[in-house]
Amino acid sequence: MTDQSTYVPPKVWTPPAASGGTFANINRPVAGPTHEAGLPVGKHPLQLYSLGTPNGVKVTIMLEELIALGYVQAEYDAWLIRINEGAQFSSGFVEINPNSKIPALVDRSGPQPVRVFESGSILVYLAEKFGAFLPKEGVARAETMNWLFWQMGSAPFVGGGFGHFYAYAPEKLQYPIDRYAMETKRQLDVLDRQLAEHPYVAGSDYTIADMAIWPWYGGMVRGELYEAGEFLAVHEYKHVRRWADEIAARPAVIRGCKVNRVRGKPEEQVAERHDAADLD
Ligand SMILES: N[C@@H](CCC(=O)N[C@@H](CS)C(=O)NCC(=O)O)C(=O)O
Repeated sequence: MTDQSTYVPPKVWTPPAASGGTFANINRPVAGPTHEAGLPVGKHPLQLYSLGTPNGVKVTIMLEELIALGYVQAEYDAWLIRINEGAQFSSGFVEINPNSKIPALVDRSGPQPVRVFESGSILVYLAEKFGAFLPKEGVARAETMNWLFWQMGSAPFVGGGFGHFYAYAPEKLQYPIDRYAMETKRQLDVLDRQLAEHPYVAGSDYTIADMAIWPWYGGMVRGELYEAGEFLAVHEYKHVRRWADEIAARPAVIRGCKVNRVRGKPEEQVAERHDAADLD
């Protein structure tokens, strides 16, 4: 250990005036809206409110895959929610996701709007609505759900743990970086062993489990997250890399990754999507 903490927790925690670090300005210890503002509604039955982060692109990949399969009812409006400006705390957004996190979806195709939040819940909702990318029964369905929930439970150790302390925290602290690098590498090894034996994460077919896992773990092995490829020696996970590269080449994945993206190369950014042509 190279860092020695001198922090002694008080009896009762109070929020710091400024904790520093990326995203510190949007952290609050309470839920609920900070301001009144409604959400825009476009012409399609599916309205997505999101941002092109790993959690956000899970859903745009799924929608673009559905459209590529010919499901015209999966056409959608994707509105940009700038989380660094606090748009997730508007009254309109909190109504559709009380947890104030992107992505959130509203399905307006029925008699009353259905709100869907949590990316895993959105993937299952869409898979069941259109009957695609989620096997209907048996081992294949159980495996898809196993790996989907594995992602939902595991990725916070990568994003909120490793990524936060390695890339975003105001100072580099060895203890949390060691702890979360250990866990991130363990998770990559879990995936590598699975993908050594199967073409896709849940078995022989491409499913919502791949769509959920790829933006995080595919991004890690392709060196796109936190610039941590060398640090984590991601070249060790060659089966994850094989799978990640195959998925990255899918046309619907390429399209989905552009939606609500506001960083990177200008030609890969489509801040809002209201028509298929917006991505052409
Ligand atoms: N478990 C959630 C996580 C969503 C999440 O953490 N979203 C982040 C962006 S990737 C967010 O909206 N952060 C805003 C905030 O923390 O205020 C999901 O999978 O939908």
